[in-house]
Amino acid sequence: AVSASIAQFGMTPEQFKECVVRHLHVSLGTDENKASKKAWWNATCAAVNEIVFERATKTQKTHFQKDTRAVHYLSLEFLMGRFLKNNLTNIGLTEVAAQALEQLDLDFNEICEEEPDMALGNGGLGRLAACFVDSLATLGYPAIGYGIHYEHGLFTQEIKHGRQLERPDSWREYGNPWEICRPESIQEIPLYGYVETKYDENGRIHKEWHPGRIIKGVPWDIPVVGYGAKTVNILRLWESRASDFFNWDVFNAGGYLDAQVENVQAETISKVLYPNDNTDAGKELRLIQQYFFCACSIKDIIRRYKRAHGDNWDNFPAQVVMQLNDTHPAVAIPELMRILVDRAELDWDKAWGICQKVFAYTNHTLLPEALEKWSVRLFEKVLPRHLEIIYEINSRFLEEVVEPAFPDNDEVKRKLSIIEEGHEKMVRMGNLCVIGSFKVNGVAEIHSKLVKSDLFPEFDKIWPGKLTNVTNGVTPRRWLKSCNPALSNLISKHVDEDWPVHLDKLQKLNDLADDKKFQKEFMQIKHDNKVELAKVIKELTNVDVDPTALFDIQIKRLHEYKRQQLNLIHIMALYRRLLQDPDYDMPKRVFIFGAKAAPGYYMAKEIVYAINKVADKVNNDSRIKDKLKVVFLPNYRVSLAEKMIPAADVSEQISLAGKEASGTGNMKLALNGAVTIGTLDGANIEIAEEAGEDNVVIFGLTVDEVKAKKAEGYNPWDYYYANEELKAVLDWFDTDYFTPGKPGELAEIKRSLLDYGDTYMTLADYASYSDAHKKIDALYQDSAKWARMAIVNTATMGKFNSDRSIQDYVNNIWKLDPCNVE
Ligand code: DL6
Repeated sequence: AVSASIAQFGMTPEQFKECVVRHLHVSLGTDENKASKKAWWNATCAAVNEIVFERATKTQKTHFQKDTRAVHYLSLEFLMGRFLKNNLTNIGLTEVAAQALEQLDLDFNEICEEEPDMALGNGGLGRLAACFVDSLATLGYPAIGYGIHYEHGLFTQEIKHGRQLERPDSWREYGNPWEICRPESIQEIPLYGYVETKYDENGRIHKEWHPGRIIKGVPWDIPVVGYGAKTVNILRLWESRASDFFNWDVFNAGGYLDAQVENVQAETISKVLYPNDNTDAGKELRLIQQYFFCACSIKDIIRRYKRAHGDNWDNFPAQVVMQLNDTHPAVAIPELMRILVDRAELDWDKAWGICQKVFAYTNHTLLPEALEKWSVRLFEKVLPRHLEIIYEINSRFLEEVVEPAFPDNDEVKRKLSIIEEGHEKMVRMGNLCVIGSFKVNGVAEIHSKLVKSDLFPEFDKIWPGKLTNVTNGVTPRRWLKSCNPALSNLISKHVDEDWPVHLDKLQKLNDLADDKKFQKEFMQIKHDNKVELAKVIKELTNVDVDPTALFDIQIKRLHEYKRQQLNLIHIMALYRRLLQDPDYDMPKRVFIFGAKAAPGYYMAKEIVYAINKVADKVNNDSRIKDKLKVVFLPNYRVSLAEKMIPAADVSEQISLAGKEASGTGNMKLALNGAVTIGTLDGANIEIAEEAGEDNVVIFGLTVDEVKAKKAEGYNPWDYYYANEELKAVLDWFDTDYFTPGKPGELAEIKRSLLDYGDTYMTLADYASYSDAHKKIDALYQDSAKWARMAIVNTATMGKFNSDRSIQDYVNNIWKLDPCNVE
């Protein structure tokens, strides 16, 4: 079915070329002689959009006519990356477009490089949302993604003298061909103000919120093209603007400049993405962002529902499911209650019954600093009516649900309450999500187990079966077919053509894992990808790396729990071994990092600096004869990941067990034939199960061992004194060896690992990590064995197709039917 539908867009390169040139003339207002590369890119996008927007309109029309149940994916982040190659892949016109551009004397890849990444997310959670919307469209499910149309996405990272500098990201400064503004669907959103209590003639209480401000939400629609392009769903992102009404009021009173200030304040809401990953910002603007996009989205959902169902709310839960991507959209729960109770005048129980059938919540982390809480004071100021509703939800929950389940147990009540008592009262968004949702899922088996046993055990007792698991996945269209065309072509020679939608079919490659010819072809592609990455490395860092060396890659946000510092310490140990014994037996190695640190995260930025300083020293030390290279690639983002992942031999997945909820980079790397060195954490465990223990290298403490060690009193100094090499490496941080003339510039890292207690037990796992790397060295030196491992990794990653994740959500949570779009 997929190839049949791709065939329907059967265009010749000549036709595509004509279309591009036509757009160059009529849409871009230029011609072949003057056009910049950017103009060619824009014209190519316009040509693709002729197909995409047509299909999007058809899809929307079909969903409306068939009155389909749909999932609404509410997410503060969508880390989409670039669209051109992806959309061409999904409509099956990559080759056609490449040939068309060639006929115009243009290089397809160079034109694709013109596209800025749409980086409206921080990391895992935002990229997961992007993979999920791709899979939803591919599987033909009615779905809409809702988020914020940030003017500035995740900051651009520069590295200057080894340190991270942040620059604003202006991804759409000169427009974006993939989006359409929909002024006809603008929403008005209230904020601040006060609540008036009124009584009607029957003595019934009515609450009326008198907002202090109204903000306008302007929707921008971005088509999401499924593979085969039968279904094109929509990602709807809200931009904030000052409400006309308020503007004109001030303006008429003669306050033109004041009106402009209001404009600026209103537009601030969608100005910039908070650059924090796994930390709670706790700022007023962030709460407003959350409410703004939830309120816009719910109004939009209700508007659409009413077109088919009028004011009858009975069918609402049958038509609508809203997935809360983390606690960020939790305020959607009291917002829907407010609309049902205050505006639609449903009684509380009926409204609550609807709410509890509509929301489902995904938890992405157990880190306490990432579990969102808002001060009651702030909540009351920004959303006074919502705070009242939360109190009401809470008191009913404690009385009607907790009391019968845990009679007279104040401790449990304190723990499960949405309101945390203390010197400052807080609203716990996690508890609100669990109470207001019909399902709660973690994102990998072990993580979901820990959500049940450690984070929400009492909730699990109250509502057995509500807490469940959906292991994450990644879209193989972007993360194999499009980013690694050579490997994809090789796969297509041996596996049915539809493997990008039936990734389990890669299993067939297992039969070829020992086939010498296949091994050679597979490893030649890996080598070619490494040659390409070496060029990128040279361009970005001016460091020469040898593509025959082992490429060891760690790409993810910089966070102490992800333990880039463990990788660094081991690199320093290798360097020391080479200095002590120039014949030290190891394959040539290149360690490659890509990571952004949150701008306010001091230790993460120190680690970035330390990696760069160690890299400077190691890369320029002739004594080690290029056996070791270290590079930190600036501005890690989706489009850079697409170049790094196909070139990886080894994938570093080295978080402290119990801390990485799932990981998705681990899946992308293994799918592209990298061997994982990892702890038994998150989805690493399931990757090891799928690939087999012989094809991954596991090290370190298990979750239970971490707990036991913490309980007995973990002391990092024990490891420091017990391991001569570890001690020597840590002591290096006190010297000026890597920072000439500036002794101790890197000392904070040593302090964090010893004086501040080594929260993420880096030292406890060091010896085991070092042994694991020795194992990798030995395996890599046996090229047939290594090729076998790499092939088996690609062959066995079928489970981690995000289509499988989506199908799990559909079967266990959303209960959707696919909708055929003719
Ligand atoms: O579920 C997606 C992804 C997981 O794979 C990672 O393990 C987890 O750390 C990540 N969490 C976040 C939280 N951030 N914010 N903002 O991205 O979710």
